[in-house]
Amino acid sequence: MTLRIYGIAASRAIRALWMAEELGLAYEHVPIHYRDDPDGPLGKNNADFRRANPLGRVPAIDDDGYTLWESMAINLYLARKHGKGLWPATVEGEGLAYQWSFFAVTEIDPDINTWAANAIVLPEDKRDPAKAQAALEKLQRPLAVVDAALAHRPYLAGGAFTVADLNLAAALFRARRMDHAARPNLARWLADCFSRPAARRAWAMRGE
Ligand SMILES: N[C@@H](CCC(=O)N[C@@H](CS)C(=O)NCC(=O)O)C(=O)O
Repeated sequence: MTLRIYGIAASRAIRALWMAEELGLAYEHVPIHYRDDPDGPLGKNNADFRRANPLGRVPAIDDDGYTLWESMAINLYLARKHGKGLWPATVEGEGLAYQWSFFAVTEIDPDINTWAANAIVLPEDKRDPAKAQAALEKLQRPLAVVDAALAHRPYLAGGAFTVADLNLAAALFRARRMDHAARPNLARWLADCFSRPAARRAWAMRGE
């Protein structure tokens, strides 16, 4: 076994787990919990994990001694290294993979996390509906852009599913609980991405 993926599935580590499943890689999953006892065996002070990510955030990987962190970077690396169709065939396609990956972490992650926490994840008495609403409103602009990008092509970098789709769809996992009546292309693409066998296997790891 050469690839180790750190981070519980119920975290952004799901992104790397989904990628490893798509690529059919043999990997070891080390379910570091980012909130439990930091000094426990699988806590974020685990020495092997800290060597892989001194920042102490999941996911991180150790690929036969080569360590990397940041979920999007990990997936771009794995897709580029192992190919199998997930790495775009053209340099323009590669540019789109970078674009949608940066877009996922800058334009989607912060607001979708705020929305999900206050609309779904937190116990009801801890939710702040005003925060959920404000985040949902901010998401309308980037979500409309994704919908328009998918109006004339099935996937973000062209005709086939690539790391661009995996990275953005993984960030939009919670968006499946939103009303997309005004965004049919986005709804179709989300359903398509999450019906992939590798996506199902990955999300089964967190019971979703
Ligand atoms: N931009 C990073 C974010 C990583 C991140 O914030 N991970 C969370 C779990 S989803 C974490 O490890 N939090 C614990 C901490 O911040 O100490 C990525 O995409 O990998």
